[in-house]
Amino acid sequence: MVSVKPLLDALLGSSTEIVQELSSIYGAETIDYQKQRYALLLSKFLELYPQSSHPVVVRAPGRVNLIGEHTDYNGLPVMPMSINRDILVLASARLDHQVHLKNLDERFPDCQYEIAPQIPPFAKGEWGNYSKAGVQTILEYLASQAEFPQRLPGMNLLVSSDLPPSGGLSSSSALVVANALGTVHINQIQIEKALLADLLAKGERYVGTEGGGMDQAASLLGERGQALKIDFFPLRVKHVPLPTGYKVIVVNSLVKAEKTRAAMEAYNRRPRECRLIVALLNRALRTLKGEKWRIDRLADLNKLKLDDHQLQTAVDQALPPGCLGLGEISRKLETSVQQIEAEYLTTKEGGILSQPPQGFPLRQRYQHVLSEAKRVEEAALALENGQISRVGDLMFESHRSCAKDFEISCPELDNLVAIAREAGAVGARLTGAGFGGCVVALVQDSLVDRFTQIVKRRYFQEYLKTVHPEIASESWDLSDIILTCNATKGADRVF
Ligand code: NG1
Repeated sequence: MVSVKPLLDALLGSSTEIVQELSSIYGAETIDYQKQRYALLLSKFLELYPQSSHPVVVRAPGRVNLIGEHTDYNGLPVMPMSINRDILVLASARLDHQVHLKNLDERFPDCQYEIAPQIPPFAKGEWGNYSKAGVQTILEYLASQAEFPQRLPGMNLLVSSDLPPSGGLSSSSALVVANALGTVHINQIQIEKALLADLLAKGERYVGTEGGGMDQAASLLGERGQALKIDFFPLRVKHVPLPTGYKVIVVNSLVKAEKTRAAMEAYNRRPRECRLIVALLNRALRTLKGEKWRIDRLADLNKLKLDDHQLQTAVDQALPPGCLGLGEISRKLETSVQQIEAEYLTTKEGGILSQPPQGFPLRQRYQHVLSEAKRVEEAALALENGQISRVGDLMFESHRSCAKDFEISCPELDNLVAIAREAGAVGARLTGAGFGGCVVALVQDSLVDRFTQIVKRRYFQEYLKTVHPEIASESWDLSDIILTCNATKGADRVF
């Protein structure tokens, strides 16, 4: 391990080793930009923590999900790719047990916390909780491994990111992964990436979201030029080739999907609704087939090997078309409304998710999850067979299902998808949790310029200007708003 200064000098002097390392991660085209980013991180670290030595630099990429939304926490597949925008963390050990956390981006204020067996969270919404989530996960892992000391040394950490925050590109999971990896490498802990992905999927719940494992797996297990078809319970990853002659383009709607705040409740409702669906299906299965027929999550329906008629009967009995009120759900589950609220609708903070005025639209939620899982399987096959227009059709269908059945879209995202289609995208859909954030589009190489021009004019200059004049601008810098994404290697130590 080297110190910060010689590493910075080697970077500024373009040492062959360093250039090769960065090119193998990002490709040769962006090497100057990457050298600049890393140099800024190192020089700022030197300035902020002049006494530090033995630094570790880790990176964790964001991801874009090509297809498979809100399927992961149901145990059903997703197909994301890790992208060429990432979070860098420079870490060095301290002599005490304090973590000093700073960010090159001034929107994220400095924070400090102590490494203890149970690290108490900062207030809800504080960015430092993502660091704590990563560190806490590693502490819990170590506690389960008898040979490790439980109290780790503190760390000086400096974060740099070129991932737009709250943009549906999983900057939050990348931050958790990078903090965990920093802790792992500073302390020379041996842990397989797939295991780490699994632990961090649960570990990120520390911040209060109830997601599945897609983001952490995509960030850690990505490969250059490949999408990942990910299955869960247990985690399995299959690499799927991205089509040559096409670009994956991400367009930020500029509607902020801040999962730490308002959108958190909207997001967390969906896993709760899915758990209610599972409970209702278990009741119906028990009546139809007997005590032993039960599922833990929607993915388990496949394991029961029901024929179409049996499945349809169970679904019709459990989830009649339309919405279900709490009264009806309580009758079906033969339990009280209070019990349902306690078991299924109580948030981490102790609040109770209210019943929507028309009841819970559980049948349509079920419809989305199951049909989306089929689309993922089909899209993976279509990619392998080079049937790109089929992949595109599945993306449009996915968006429709996310919008109509799962209700995670918004007028801006719907509009952007429609404009993307007219601008020549072979497929387009919202990506990530929804309620704002980004649209992902698959666009033929030769149409990229035209696509960008049309989206810029129709969405940003015309539509947004009318609907959100407060955020519209005459002179857009679109470099962080319309991104052409390449699939990169997964998260790892760089230096
Ligand atoms: P993003 O877009 O990163 O908020 C969330 C969940 C995923 C998945 C998607 C929807 C977290 C950390 N991530 O992603 O697990 O459920 O929504 O497909 O909660």
